[in-house]
Amino acid sequence: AEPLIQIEREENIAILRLNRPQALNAFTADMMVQIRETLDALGADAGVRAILITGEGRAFCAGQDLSDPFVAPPPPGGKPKDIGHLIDHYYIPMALALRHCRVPTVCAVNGVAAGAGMSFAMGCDLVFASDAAVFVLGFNKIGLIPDAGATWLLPRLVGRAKAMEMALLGDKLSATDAELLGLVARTVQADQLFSAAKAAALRLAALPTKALVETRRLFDEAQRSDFEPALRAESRAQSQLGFAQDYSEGVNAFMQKRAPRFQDR
Ligand code: T3D
Repeated sequence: AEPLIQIEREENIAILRLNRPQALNAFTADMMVQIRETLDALGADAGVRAILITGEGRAFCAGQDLSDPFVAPPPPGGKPKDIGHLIDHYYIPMALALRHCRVPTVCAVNGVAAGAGMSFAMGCDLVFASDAAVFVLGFNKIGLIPDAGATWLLPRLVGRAKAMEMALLGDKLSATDAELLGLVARTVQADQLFSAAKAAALRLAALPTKALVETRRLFDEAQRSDFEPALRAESRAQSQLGFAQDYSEGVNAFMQKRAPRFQDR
């Protein structure tokens, strides 16, 4: 059988490809376990300094595989499935592995991103979308709430009005509109998406990993704090980073007019 995800290594980045193109890369439970384990393993691998995530085929990810026996509705009179179990044991660990990944993540949204597939894309650090990509939550059509982090991520990215429109009416959003709303960092012509996202991942790989990951953590933490606690959190992080090797290396390289070689993790 084809692997559910594919991993390639190129220089010091890893490329994680969702690989169920016949089902628009919809998530199965096994696939989510593999994604989580892979993100953890790549994050712990000193040779990997950024991860590029994309989808094989015409879609990025259609969200939960609705034909998976795990979630498929029971026959008449059968016992309903506990979706909470699926979320607790598969979606949440995967979303946390992504958000807490020890290296920066870049998402190349190559086609439709639906349901939890959209949540997964939004959870990445840098999101580039093909101009042919489409974003749709879709949960409203199957009687569920947006999950896999969407209730937290979407209003923060696009504001409440647009988040409510997308969640309640469930219309498809074009990549161009997604960029205007701030849902993605940049829209790229379809045939240039992969090379643009890869170039960004390689740039991140050359930067001080620890500071980049701390930036993500502080941005998230600041969402739920006041101004002064955010200032203090910056100070604590900066103090730690100031003792780290990458800071000396960055400053020395600047003064010596040479390229820095960052190593901290
Ligand atoms: O229990 C739970 O569900 C809890 C978990 C929640 C997390 C979630 O993600 S819930 C949301 C699940 N996702 C959706 O509701 C999206 C369903 N898919 C669509 O709305 C559309 O397929 C798309 C908008 C994504 C793409 O539309 P389009 O017209 O480009 O493609 P299509 O023709 O609809 O789909 C192509 C094939 O992929 C088709 O199979 P076929 O007919 O060629 O054999 C279709 O059934 C299959 N496919 C698409 N999405 C899914 C899927 N198969 C299984 N699961 C899917 N989510």
